[in-house]
Amino acid sequence: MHVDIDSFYASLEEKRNIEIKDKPIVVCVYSGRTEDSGAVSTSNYKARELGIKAGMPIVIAKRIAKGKDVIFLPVDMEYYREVSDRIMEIMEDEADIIEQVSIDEAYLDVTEKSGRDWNKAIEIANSIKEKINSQEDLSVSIGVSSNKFVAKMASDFQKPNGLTIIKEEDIIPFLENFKVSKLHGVGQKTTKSLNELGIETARDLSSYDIKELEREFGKNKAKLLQEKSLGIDLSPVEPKEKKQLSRIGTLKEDTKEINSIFEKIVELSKDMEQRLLKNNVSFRTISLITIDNELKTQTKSETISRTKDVQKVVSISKKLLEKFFEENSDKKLRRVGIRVSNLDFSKSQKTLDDF
Ligand code: DGT
Ligand code: CA
Repeated sequence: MHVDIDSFYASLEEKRNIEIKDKPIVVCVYSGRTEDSGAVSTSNYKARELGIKAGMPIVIAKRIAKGKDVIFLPVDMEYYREVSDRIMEIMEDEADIIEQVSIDEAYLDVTEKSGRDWNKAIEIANSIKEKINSQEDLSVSIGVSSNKFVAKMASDFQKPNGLTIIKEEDIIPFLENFKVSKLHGVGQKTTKSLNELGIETARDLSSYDIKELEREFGKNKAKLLQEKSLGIDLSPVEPKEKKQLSRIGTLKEDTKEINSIFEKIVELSKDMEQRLLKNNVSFRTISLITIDNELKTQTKSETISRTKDVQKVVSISKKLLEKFFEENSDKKLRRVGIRVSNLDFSKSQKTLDDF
């Protein structure tokens, strides 16, 4: 299964500010050099209809948006990561193995959970959609097939909120009319070379003489390309080690009272401790995440010698919190979080899934 959240950052921005819900939204990475230098990170479907797309310079996007009510916002990675972590946990519960490939995409192996039954696999996919929708108010697109490559092609096929099932016997008819540029993993340069050979579609590619392809691309790549055109992919779903573990919570009210914020940190650290113990994991870097009443996120970190002691998280977070208020004495906090990173799982490979 390949699961991909629909217009992820833009959807999250819509959810936390209903006033902008029905408008075109553009989420940007501002480089800071001039007011509008930087690039569009993503846009919602309304903004895409105007032609504003990921990767586009902000200046161009603003030119397109001129005279229209288009909302431009900066990225808020902490917030997106927090939601992403929760969604990955939802998927972990439904899969034998999960391979997270980006902040909003994962491959799930459900061979055992489905008992190799397609109907059961569809049930699992629907259950994932339903949970992400009810718990996070987000829609996802899912592709289900017998390998990763076709599952990825299938999840892209009907967006947003799609569910596309491609059984083995349907793989060739599903793929054959795709332009080669649309095959996952085939980039612009390869597309150009293929087009120069007269190869436009997956069908053309699948029937092209392999020796000729090898002359152009070398043995390995020629084989890979032809396999893609036929929907062959033997790569397994591989779990990735977690790089960090965090807990974030909302304060009872917006506050600058260090003691009540610290109480929350202690509460979060208890939850974190259980995970750390269960997985026998050590860490080196401790971070404090602060989200103020204007929803601005800041992260402060400190790296120490390797430890498993959660008390270190508590004491260093307190220090970082004091430092935060020294620098931001006028601010109140709405949410606070703690994070450990630089993890080492040396003796606990199997239980990683519990994160
Ligand atoms: P989708 O999946 O087509 O409905 O739309 P998105 O927005 O979820 O796009 P996707 O899955 O390709 O990427 C996930 C997030 O990654 C997206 O919300 C923002 C970020 N992202 C995607 N493309 C770019 C890019 O070119 N630059 C930057 N900075 N961020 C990007
Ligand atoms: Ca996405």
